[in-house]
Amino acid sequence: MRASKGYTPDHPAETMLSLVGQKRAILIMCHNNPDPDTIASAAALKYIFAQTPRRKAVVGYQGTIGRAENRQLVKRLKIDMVRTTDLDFNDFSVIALVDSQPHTGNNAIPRNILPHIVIDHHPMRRDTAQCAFYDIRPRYGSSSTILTEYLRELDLTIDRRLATALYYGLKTDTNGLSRSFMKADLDAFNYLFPRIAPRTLAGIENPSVPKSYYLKFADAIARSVQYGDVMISHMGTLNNPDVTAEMADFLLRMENIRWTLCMGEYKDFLLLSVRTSRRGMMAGKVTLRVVKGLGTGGGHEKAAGGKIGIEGLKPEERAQVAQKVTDRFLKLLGVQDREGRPLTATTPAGDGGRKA
Ligand SMILES: [Mn+2]
Repeated sequence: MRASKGYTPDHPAETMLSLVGQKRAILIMCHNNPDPDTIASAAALKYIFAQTPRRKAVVGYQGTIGRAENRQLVKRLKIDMVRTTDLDFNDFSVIALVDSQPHTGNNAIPRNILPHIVIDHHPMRRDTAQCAFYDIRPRYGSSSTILTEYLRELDLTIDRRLATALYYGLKTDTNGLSRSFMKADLDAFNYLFPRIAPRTLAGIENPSVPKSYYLKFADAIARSVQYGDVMISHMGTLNNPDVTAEMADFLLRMENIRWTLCMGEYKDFLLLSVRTSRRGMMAGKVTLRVVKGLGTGGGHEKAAGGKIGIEGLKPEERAQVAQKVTDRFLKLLGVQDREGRPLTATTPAGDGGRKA
């Protein structure tokens, strides 16, 4: 076993269940500002634990369920989620963490508590090896894929709600199979698809959004600056922590753009989302180096995120932090000498592939 490569035990679902034994009070933690993959994985794990009578499993999260799609997911599929502010970690005999790992800055488990169970598809972190059970598969496109395998290993029926949640978690984490995925993800996709509730899924994927959603997009486009094949947008103050990820995906579809960085201030943090269409586990590594000494971050081959605490900083100091992030990002990608060109500039179009 090499730590950075991840690790999967034999018969993982059985192994996990034998570790839990007859323990009854289980907390399943999502990552902060939960996305569909962490929500669906937690719901699947809860369903697995619920097979034992009189056992109580609770799904916990911290932050905001921001995107309209994610709120629909929780509502339409009736997934019960509890804010960590309403929970006492000491009330639980087992703590499980899904789609995140200990000490990543991306979940609400206190630093002095190590979860017993960790199931994730981000690169393996050193502290994860201290946990009683861990199943880390960095090459997988989603944690929902891992949980689908657990359900199949245990031969449990997946009802329409859970199938729809897992399908949506897998679909969004792989950006509709346009980001990193492997055969296991395709297998899960094919297994889940005939079991989903199509109309419910359509309702989740096409929610009504307020006018402010479009205005934020317009503003983010107006603030976007292109440096060669890199597009950066500082979106200012955010009222939803997920919008940087959404914008980073949106801008990455532009011709000649290979990297995007979107950031914005949400509460006491500068949030970052990084995307690339290039292969080779780079987005996570680049993001780690961008936030080094400033905050926390990490991620996958093609998608990553980070956050930097900016509490108490004056506006000009916040601007300096954002500038530092921008400078580091451009330098890491070797385009620091490119002159920034606003996306909305109307003079003859620059070409990402050639010298400006
Ligand atoms: Mn995930």
